[in-house]
Amino acid sequence: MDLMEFSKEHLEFRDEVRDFAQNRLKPIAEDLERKAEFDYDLIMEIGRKGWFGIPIPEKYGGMGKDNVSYILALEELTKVCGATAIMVAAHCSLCVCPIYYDGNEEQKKKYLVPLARGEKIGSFGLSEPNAGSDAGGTETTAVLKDGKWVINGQKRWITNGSYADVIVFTAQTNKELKHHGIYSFIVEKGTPGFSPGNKEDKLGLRSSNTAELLFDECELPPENLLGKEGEGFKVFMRTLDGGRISIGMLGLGLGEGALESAIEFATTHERKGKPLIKYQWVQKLIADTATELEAARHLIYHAARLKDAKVDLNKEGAMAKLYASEVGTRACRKMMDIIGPDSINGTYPIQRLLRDAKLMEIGEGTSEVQRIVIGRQLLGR
Ligand code: COS
Repeated sequence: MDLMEFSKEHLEFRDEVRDFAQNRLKPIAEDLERKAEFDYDLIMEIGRKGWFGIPIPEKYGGMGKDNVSYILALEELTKVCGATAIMVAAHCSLCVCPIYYDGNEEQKKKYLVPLARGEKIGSFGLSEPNAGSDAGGTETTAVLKDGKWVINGQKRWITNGSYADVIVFTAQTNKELKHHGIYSFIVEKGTPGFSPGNKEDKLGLRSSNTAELLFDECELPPENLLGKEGEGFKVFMRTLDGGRISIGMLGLGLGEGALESAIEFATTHERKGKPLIKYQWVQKLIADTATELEAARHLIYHAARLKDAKVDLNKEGAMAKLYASEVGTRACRKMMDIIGPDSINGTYPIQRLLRDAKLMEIGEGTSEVQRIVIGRQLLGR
């Protein structure tokens, strides 16, 4: 019995997304993976449903729902296609949210409304070749010249990078000030001096797009500054606190997909004339995995409720992401043991889910980064 306090509205919305995920996404998920190409039309179809701006107020183009609804939607999408879910998560948690929370009214009208309505794709440029876990080591520079910010540098590992219309990103204005010199900006596709670079050929989430962003004497007007001067690092760290809930959910959803696959396999296959589900080792693997997934689910929905309550969730977001991403990978590995050879030849989606799940332990802060964040909250610096 689920007493997690989902309202009727939550459950109706979850069922709407589940219907799309099971009937529209599931039949094409393997094909998307094999082609390893971003399906622009499919993504824009999701955008038109309003799911790019689920937790954003209607006056800014969103659905006006809460973060719990947003996470419920990601759960349904992820169970069948992690690559599609990561696109929605990066767009909403990492681009839509910082503009909503830190943008001014003009920026909300200009960028947030079309992003939340699903007319434009968004992206988040933090990572660089020499600044991944050490986000404060940003080497992209922003220099104020004749009233314009001139940006030079390179971002790497950027989800939606090749397709994004609107990108929020960080740049260092004065290295001596360390993270206080980092400002955050908004750049639009087509701005002279800005272009997407190479696309990554990834282990998992293969039909999602991950690319470099290149800045070469790119000029931005002062109104493209996001948040206050010197606050860019904090804008991005706060954004990641929320984003980590969605990445945790992706890890969990992939693990749930693996569990569903293994249960289906075990109920329809026999060994030595005995149904697989009658074997104790199978029951134990399924029981342990389901228990870990349930624990992860509680951490994630707790963090989403904290976000709805607008309270600090630095520690809880990191805990949810750390635990759920590791549980997700573990669930896929254990469920492969039940399915056996059919788990590695593509008959069942589980090898795709495993490859996707591993990425959740790395993106938006590795497991070690989450442990640093949690440790600092509990023990001080
Ligand atoms: N919310 C708001 N402010 C925050 C914050 C948060 N979650 N985390 C840190 N800050 C503030 C601190 O309060 C501090 O401000 P003051 O100097 O005014 O006191 C400032 O930011 C610097 O904080 P800190 O010294 O902790 O920064 P570090 O360089 O030590 O950062 C970690 C440490 C590892 C936590 C950070 O670099 C990080 O999260 N790295 C991972 C980034 C990541 O997830 N990358 C993946 C790619 S993005 S898809």
